[in-house]
Amino acid sequence: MTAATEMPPLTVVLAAPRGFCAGVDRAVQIVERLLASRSAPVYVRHEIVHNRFVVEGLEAKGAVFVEELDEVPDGAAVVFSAHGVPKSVPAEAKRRGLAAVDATCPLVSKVHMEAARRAAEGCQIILIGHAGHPEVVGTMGQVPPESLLLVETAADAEAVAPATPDALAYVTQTTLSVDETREIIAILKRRFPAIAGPKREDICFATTNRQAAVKAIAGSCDAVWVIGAPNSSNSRRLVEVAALAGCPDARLIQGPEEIDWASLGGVSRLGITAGASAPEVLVEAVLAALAARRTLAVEEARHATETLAFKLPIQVRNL
Ligand code: 2E7
Ligand code: F3S
Repeated sequence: MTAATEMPPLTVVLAAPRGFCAGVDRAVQIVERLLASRSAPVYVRHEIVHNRFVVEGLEAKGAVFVEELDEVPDGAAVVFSAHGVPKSVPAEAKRRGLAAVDATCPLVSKVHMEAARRAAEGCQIILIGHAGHPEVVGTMGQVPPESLLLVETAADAEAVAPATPDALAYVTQTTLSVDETREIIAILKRRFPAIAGPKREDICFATTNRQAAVKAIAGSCDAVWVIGAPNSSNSRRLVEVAALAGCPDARLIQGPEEIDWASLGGVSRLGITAGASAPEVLVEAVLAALAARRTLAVEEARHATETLAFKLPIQVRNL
């Protein structure tokens, strides 16, 4: 094997902010606090956040991950994932007498409330988001089905045919591409000038910051690695943003085990970022794997500083 020092040095540019957001921090803390305070298993409905490493870490401490409430035994404690749930889920948990703790990100809850309020006012709601994603399933489940239309693309926005164009509102998934969503909203506003929108963007600060940070480095990097899971919407958007910003090789990796060493051949400047569900230890593990093969010069390119922290739900605050 070639010694690290014989290879040309590799500049690594770490985008900042990257990795865990305030909503993920809160969700993981909720599960950890419950685990520490109970001897019985803690059930979690859906991956608490979309990251295998995080899920396996919590499983090792006693969490049991399920997809639906019917897999949770009567009387057990259950946590709803950070992505949010349809209204029917807490209702069913209550009916079953489960001790439910809601780890839905407060910024998703805000979208839920907005959708419910608009529907109550008699509006039809256009939800901009990706079909089947748990956040979209959760937001759809806040309003009667006939009140909601899902728009995934600019083409959908051109084609959507609401029954009440004069009583119309839109909300969005929180992890979408900022640029693509702006384009979709512009189409909706052109076609339905009376459409109402949220006062503040539904795409969250963490998504916005991570996209801006990777965009700022992508054009000057030969490759960008986004650390995150294939089912992580915000992580996948980071790969797309990096590619659109001019990086010739933007890819998603879950951790050091997925590094394609051959692809690093012609790379002298490598950008690294991480999705909102990817812990910093995975970034460190990727850096350690790189350092074992190449001499590294590591820089950080900070776009913004995040200081927001969300309050924990009352049920776990004093545990
Ligand atoms: C909750 C929400 O778990 P993630 O990868 O989720 P996405 O939605 O990106 O697939 O990331 C954290 C997170 C982001 N948004 C959790 Cl609503
Ligand atoms: Fe919440 Fe945004 Fe994170 S919606 S969970 S702060 S990516």
